[in-house]
Amino acid sequence: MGEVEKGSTSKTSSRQRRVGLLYDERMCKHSTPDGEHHPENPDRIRAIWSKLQANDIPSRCVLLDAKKAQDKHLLAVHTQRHVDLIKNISCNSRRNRVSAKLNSIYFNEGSSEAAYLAAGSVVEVAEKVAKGELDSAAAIVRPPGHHAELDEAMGFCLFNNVAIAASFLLDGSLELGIKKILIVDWDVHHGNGTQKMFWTDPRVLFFSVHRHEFGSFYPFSDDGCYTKVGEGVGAGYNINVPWENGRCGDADYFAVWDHVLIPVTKEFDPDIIIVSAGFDAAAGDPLGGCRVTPYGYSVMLGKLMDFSHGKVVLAFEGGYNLDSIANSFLACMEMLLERKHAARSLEAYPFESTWRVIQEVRKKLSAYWPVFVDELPTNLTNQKAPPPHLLVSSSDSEGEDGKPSNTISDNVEAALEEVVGPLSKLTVEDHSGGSASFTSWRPVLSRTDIWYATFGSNMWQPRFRCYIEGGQVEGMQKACTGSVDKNPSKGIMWKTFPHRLFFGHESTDTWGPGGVAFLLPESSSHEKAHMCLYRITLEQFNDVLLQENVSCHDMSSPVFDLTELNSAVNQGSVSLEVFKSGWYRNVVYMGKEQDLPILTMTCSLSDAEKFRCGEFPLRAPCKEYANTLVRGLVEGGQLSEEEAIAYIKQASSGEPL
Ligand code: X5A
Ligand code: ZN
Repeated sequence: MGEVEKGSTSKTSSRQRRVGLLYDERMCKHSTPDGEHHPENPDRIRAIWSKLQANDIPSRCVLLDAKKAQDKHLLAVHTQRHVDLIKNISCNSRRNRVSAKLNSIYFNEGSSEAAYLAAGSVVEVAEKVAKGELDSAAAIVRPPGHHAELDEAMGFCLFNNVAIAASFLLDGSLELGIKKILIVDWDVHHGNGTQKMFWTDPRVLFFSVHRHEFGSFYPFSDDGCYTKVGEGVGAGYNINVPWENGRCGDADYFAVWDHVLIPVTKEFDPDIIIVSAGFDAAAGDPLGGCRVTPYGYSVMLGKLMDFSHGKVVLAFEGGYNLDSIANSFLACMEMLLERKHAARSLEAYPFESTWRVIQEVRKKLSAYWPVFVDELPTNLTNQKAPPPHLLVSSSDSEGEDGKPSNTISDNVEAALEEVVGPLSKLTVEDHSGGSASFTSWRPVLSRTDIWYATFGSNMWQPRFRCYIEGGQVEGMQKACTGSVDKNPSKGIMWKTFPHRLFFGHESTDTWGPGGVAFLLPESSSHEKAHMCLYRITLEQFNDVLLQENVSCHDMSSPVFDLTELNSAVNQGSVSLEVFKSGWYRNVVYMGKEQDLPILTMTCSLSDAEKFRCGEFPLRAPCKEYANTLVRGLVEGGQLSEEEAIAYIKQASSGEPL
């Protein structure tokens, strides 16, 4: 077992850890030939370096010089042809034609030098850690490496920096005492190149966790499937954890660490760990679509530092949001230096699909790793599926929406504090030690109340109650089974908002021919929309969103969770991608009431624009629909019947928006 015993941690922390850090501006010379913007650009490593400088990290590290890789080291994992191509590409006048034939690759006059420096630098830091001159180290390198294959550059990668370093440690002429290497690839993309290079090699345990979506995420192949376990004597030494969906975050990664990576690392007992440390699974990354926080990265790294006597090497790979990569890298440096976690962020919960994937991985690998033979306890994985009634159909309803821009700029800080405050108490798991316990999203979201603001037929309270409690009132074509949590709303109030109510679309399932109600997302002072607000939980709001938008969605994960709530509060609105064509897919933040966020839902900004310019015609509601709206306003005590009729008529008038 390579696990450091409890207690020895404090012994090692009594002396300053020697942490290597490598950065060299020459790796910025690789950039697009025409100056065109590209996500993999020189500012990535500059942003990391400035962030570390601003936080006094370099002064606490052993700074290392970048080195160019030696051809013999490159040739251990690449063909002569590929090494020659990259070596000569920067003086090849036809390099644009070469790159055009490759998958996601550009070259310029600085590419060869940067590629040699990136590979050589990872070798350099890995060697120093292997020798024990350093406890651990990080290399801020580019271009990245993990997609580069034996004979091919791809996915922004020229040489496979990590594979070159690993093979150097095992087979380089020096006797470094490294016999087993764990490569942890937490870049959001599958490390296809690295996987192939050690496919039959039992000395290298390659572990990659990545968005996969059954092969529809880059690099678009089934190489990243969990069934790919290696071959020959290397069988069992290749472990893929393929996400089925985006939006994975700390909780999903922690679950995989606790139930796949860490148990197998204990068994494998590596002599050193090299992390293909891409930060494109970080929250905010434009390519990754996941949500790992700096805290998440620091926890994942910290757990690895319990092995290999703390010999851990970080090699930068992908990561395309400058702030996210800088903050994530900083969190990792604090962990290497002081074993300190970054500030703990919002707690979340793993997706149900995460448990499914973990179980599949363990089952597949149990032939090779006895620790996987035991099934995970069902209390961990056995979340009840949502009741089938939630697979309700309707894209009929009417909705609500609006967003006074004045209330947003107002006091975002305070609003966030209120929204986030209670959430930070939603500790789902303790990751300082023990293993993760599973908590579904429902109990988590049931602890946050919001005001759901309605402007359509949901203003009529009996009709809205059907969405929560179940049942069928007149005007509804089929019965609602209600939300999972059938508790009544905890409060009802009416408010007016400076938004325009209008009716659009040809017809609905529920009401037949005629338009359905929307609000223009922008506020305008001369407009006035009457809205009925219901205080419900965020869990119930998810069920209502579903009923208003889709015919079929399994709800194994929420459509609008704490992250979306924060975005809505921050940005004013959030368009829910899961509802590809839902009419009410745009959740709009309308300010606060009694310190709780007010949310409504309306059409997307692009649909609103189409209604505005006439590309989508406005349509008056049918009589039954209009009557239900009037009834809501009258029974709610907001308007007299005459006033209500005039209000709906005005909104139906079809005057140009
Ligand atoms: C290293 C890395 C991503 C390539 C995406 C190409 N590559 N569309 O993150
Ligand atoms: Zn990546």
